[in-house]
Amino acid sequence: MTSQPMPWRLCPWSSEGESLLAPVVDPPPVAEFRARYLRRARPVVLRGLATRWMGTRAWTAEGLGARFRDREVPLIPLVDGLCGYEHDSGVAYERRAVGKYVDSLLSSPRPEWFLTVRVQAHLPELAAEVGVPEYCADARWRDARVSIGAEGTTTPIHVELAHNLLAVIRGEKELALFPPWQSRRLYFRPLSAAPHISPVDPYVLDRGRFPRAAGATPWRALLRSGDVLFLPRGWWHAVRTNGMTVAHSSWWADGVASLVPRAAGLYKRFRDLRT
Ligand SMILES: O=C(O)CCC(=O)C(=O)O
Repeated sequence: MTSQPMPWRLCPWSSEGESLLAPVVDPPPVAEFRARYLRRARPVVLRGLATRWMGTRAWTAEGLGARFRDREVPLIPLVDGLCGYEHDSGVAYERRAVGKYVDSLLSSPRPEWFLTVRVQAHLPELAAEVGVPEYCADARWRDARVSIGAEGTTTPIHVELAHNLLAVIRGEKELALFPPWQSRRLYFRPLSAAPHISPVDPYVLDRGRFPRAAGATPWRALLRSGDVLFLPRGWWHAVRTNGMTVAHSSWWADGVASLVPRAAGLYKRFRDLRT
């Protein structure tokens, strides 16, 4: 790891602390991946893995827009590029056809929505084209999302309870990653209705409300077309889309840990959370 090489757009306020670059490597054999990254829960950028593993050569925003022209899916409304989210109720999704959504991205420099949907529930035809990466081939629990987004689309700082392989198929994504032990700096609220979302804004820090966040120390990653980020469970992350981007998230959990995302799913249903 080295210190940051470029001006990063996300979490600029964290410059009071040090930021580190996630290592970038050629995808190693499974045993090495498990020993160096999975067991130690360390993020790593696996250069070019998406190109090898996924049969997604035809996945462009325009191509998916044409293929699923009339398919209605839930979209996340954006507020100045940031995914809109209410702490007590979750996301106020709006349903639109994929074709119309992609047309809107192509015709406007300011995207109004972000498409990030569960593959099995909304675009199940895509599941067979993705395949299963060998790093999680025998996992007991799996879930996946596909996303299409345009310039400046940004997720809030959030966390997941399963490991993720985030593949950028087209375009580019910048990430700020915070290790689990910095949860307190991100004002983790375990008893809130949406404990997996930090109230700290990824662009502008309200130092009055969140003074501890200024000392948070992110790891940084820039994912280019074909790259895959291994994001261990429990790492907080904000994601910024640079230009028109198609991406795929592949979550998995094993053993007792596979009960955790299942329990989280039940909790969300119980609280009627839309995430
Ligand atoms: O695709 C994105 O922009 C967000 C991905 C993400 O946050 C995730 O996979 O957890």
